[in-house]
Amino acid sequence: SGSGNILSDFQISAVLSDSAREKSIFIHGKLADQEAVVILEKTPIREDTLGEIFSGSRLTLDLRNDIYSTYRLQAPPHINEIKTTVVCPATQKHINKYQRQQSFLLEETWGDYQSITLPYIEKQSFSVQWVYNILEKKAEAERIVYEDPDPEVGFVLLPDFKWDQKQVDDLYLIAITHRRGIRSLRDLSSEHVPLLQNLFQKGKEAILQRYNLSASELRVHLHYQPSYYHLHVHFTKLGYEAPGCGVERAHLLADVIQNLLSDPYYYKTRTLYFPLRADNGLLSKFKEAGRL
Ligand code: M7G
Repeated sequence: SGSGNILSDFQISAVLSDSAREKSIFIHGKLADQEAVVILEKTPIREDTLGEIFSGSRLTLDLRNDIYSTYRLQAPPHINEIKTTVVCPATQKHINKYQRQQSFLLEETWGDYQSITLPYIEKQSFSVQWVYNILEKKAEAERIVYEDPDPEVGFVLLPDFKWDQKQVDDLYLIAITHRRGIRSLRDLSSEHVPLLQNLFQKGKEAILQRYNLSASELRVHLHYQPSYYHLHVHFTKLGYEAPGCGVERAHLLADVIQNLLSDPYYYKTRTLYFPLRADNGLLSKFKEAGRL
């Protein structure tokens, strides 16, 4: 099947979602008899390729009217690449994750967390094996941007797989704590402030060094609910609206630290709000409990 192209045998079963604005499409199908999700995504146009685009392309006129003209430009193949992500074998949960769905905002008290959310995530959440592979250098070791190996306050900072690292406009890194067992925001107390401050400070320094982006150009945040229940922090370029990073899920790390400093048990007393998609199992649990 053609020069190592595993996708030439991809059997499409359904388009899960697509977006003209994000120029992406999420497809469910089969790869060598295994369930798979394939994500195709056009990447931003890089300033440093403009020279090649203007000089090395074929240009076909579509229309001309007064001072306006439109063309189709055939860029050189190496500029015209499509970023592709493959999840294989994909579980039903992966397929649901990428399926377009209506969302509902939930209101979770600490009591709801203990009686509904925690039991659910303890048996239902996505495997974090990929996280352990990163921490143990079994995967993506060459992509690590910065590491503090300390077992208590240390972390690994590396490009999120949403980012192809071709331009900083859509910069997206994740910092994963070496410490295991911190599932989410709900597990945090003032005990974790040194870890969070260390990760915040050193993460920002590493990004300044490597990408020349200052703290004022970054959105540093956690998601609640996350998809993966091992503590991690998102570092994205301010102004880049990464898919799946809506305001309702994002908690700025700076706020999280302040909240824990003013109340050690802030995240064990507050009601937290988050959106869940219609097919999410946790949403059904909230419904069953009469909380939606
Ligand atoms: P999240 O808030 O738990 O879930 O963030 P979300 O995906 O619903 O936002 C997890 C982050 O880890 C996301 O930004 C993912 O793109 C990223 N991610 C997930 N996986 C499986 C990998 C991986 O294998 N490698 C890397 N580098 N990033 C990943």
